[in-house]
Amino acid sequence: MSRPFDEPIPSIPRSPFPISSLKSFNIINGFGRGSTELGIPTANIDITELSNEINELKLGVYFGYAKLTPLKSQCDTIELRKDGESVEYNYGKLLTEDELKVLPIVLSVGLNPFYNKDDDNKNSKTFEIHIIHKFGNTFYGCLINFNILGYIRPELDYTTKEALINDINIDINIAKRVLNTDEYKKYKKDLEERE
Ligand code: RBF
Ligand code: MG
Repeated sequence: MSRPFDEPIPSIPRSPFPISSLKSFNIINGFGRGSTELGIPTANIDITELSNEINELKLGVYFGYAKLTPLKSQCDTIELRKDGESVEYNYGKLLTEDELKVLPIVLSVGLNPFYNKDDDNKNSKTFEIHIIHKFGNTFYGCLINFNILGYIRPELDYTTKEALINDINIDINIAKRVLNTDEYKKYKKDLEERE
């Protein structure tokens, strides 16, 4: 049941994978579209902080694992989003024990052509992580460590939001299936040991 543009995924991660985030990143707010418009929330991080290895990845969809770390002593704050909406940063203080475990992710490295057809974001690359888990609360401001274990497909343009959502759901199923194999599960460990 593969799509014509799907890249075959090897049974063990193949170079350049695994790629480690090497450090933790603060989760920042994006445009707020992921959760509200698509029903697929993504954790955005600042691309200027990424290593060259990650920055040089071609545009597309990847999978791996991530681990969240709350900033427990940080008070809540309010930040302004690009469109002027205010966003509550709770720094992950409401995350549950289950949500602090290593979790599977799909990641989009993209220019988001579906959204950036004619606005001024045309050339701005985003690095967004969708954590495959139903969270009870938001966690802006908390820290994320992650690894990237493989490539699923190129970034595509879509004519409808539904087609984009449908493909992201297929990406999620592919990631879940592959990450559930022993050769990929192994890579949970190095994140479990990181703070
Ligand atoms: N946006 C696109 O325009 N084309 C894509 O092919 C695409 N693939 C995505 C795959 C995944 C797994 C995720 C999480 C997002 C993807 N997006 C894509 C980005 C999506 O447009 C973005 O998350 C929302 O615009 C919210 O910022
Ligand atoms: Mg987002």
